[in-house]
Amino acid sequence: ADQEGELRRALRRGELELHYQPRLCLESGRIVGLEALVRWLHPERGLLGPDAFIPMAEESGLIVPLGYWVIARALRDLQSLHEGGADSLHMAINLSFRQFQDSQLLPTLNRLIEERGIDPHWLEFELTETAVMRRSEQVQSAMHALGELGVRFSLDDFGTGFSSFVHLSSLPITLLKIDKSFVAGMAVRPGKSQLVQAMVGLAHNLDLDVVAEGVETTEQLELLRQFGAQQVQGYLVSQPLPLAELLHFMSAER
Ligand code: G
Ligand code: G
Ligand code: MN
Ligand code: NA
Repeated sequence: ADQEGELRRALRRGELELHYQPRLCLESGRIVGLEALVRWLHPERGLLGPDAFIPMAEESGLIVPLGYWVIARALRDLQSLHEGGADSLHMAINLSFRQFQDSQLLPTLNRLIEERGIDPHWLEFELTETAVMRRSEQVQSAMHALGELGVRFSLDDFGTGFSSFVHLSSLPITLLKIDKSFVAGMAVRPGKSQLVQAMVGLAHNLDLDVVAEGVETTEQLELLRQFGAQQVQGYLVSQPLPLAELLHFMSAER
């Protein structure tokens, strides 16, 4: 089938959804942020994860309008969470390289931030190592302009790409997200946990906070705490949840 046309229609018909995965702060024991993760509620194939359509969206350029839909929805939901009393939650949104090449990114973000009355410092954009390492002038200047607004950036899937630390330190990145593939082996193989410990140390030397992804067990959480990671995300805390379920989860938290 023509998947591109199908996704284009899905966007128009409102078949996309965002699920939100909570992030736990290890020091306070509180939920301090959310990561927005897109899903496609396909009329025939059911709920599809991003791996089923994001690569195609990136290749076709559809990631640009899709990405604007994601940002608009995430800001709308963040506004309602803040108004509902969860007023110190951060929102992390994944951004593809292609979205940075679009000249409307800055003006659109500015407009949405204004419309929703959200202080930009509650916003974080997650970029992959591969996107950051392209060293594009456009990406750098957009990052710096957004950084001036107060928006933060994190490096997603850290450890799976090839970051040059010289390059990293020239970008306004404040957070490293350790990829779940590293967390997965931690309590099983000592070598893996030493690797994670070294990654946390490296992040701290670069003055970056650490979020560990894919945390599924209390053993992993305790090791990460010992190593000094600031936040964890993973099934141990919660799966990504639709907004209604997230609200329920957050009210049980308090
Ligand atoms: O939801 P899931 O855990 O399967 O997410 C897999 C990956 O899909 C995420 O790590 C992220 O890189 C990507 N992804 C999820 N939502 C978005 C989105 O809104 N935009 C972009 N560009 N990537 C996303
Ligand atoms: O942005 P990124 O591709 O890293 O998104 C995280 C992905 O990992 C999402 O697809 C999410 O559904 C998934 N995920 C989140 N928590 C866990 C977890 O604890 N274990 C595993 N295996 N996957 C997770
Ligand atoms: Mn991510
Ligand atoms: Na990731």
